[in-house]
Amino acid sequence: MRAIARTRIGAPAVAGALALAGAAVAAAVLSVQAAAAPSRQAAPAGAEAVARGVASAPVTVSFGEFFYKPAVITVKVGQQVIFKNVGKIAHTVANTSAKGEILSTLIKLRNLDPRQTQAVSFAKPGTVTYLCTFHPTLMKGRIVVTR
Ligand SMILES: [Cu+2]
Repeated sequence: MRAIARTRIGAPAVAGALALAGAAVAAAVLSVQAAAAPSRQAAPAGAEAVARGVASAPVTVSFGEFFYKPAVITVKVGQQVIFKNVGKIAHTVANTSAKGEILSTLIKLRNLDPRQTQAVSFAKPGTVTYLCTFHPTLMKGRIVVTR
């Protein structure tokens, strides 16, 4: 199953990329160092390096009871996504497989109290699905990562 998904990472149709969320994208992240080698711009921290080199501004996804807004966004590889808790109670963000199983590989599971933020960026194109582990049926979102 993983092998099938990996082969689809490079597929041009982003719409069909739902299936490659999760394990395949996680595998892509593991190989980011190797993939970035030719550019010589590699810096210690991936997100910071990208912030320096890429013009795209961060995208903020606000969340609260019981929503992510916007629930679907499109960003470029390396562009930062900032999750911000604008609600009154703690929530989380964790990426899932296409079937909704919690992976927490690309978006690490972390308790986010009101006003706290979590910044993430993605090394490879694909679709990343995520949810709040406290309210998995109520709070779901999706990030489409393009080149
Ligand atoms: Cu929640």
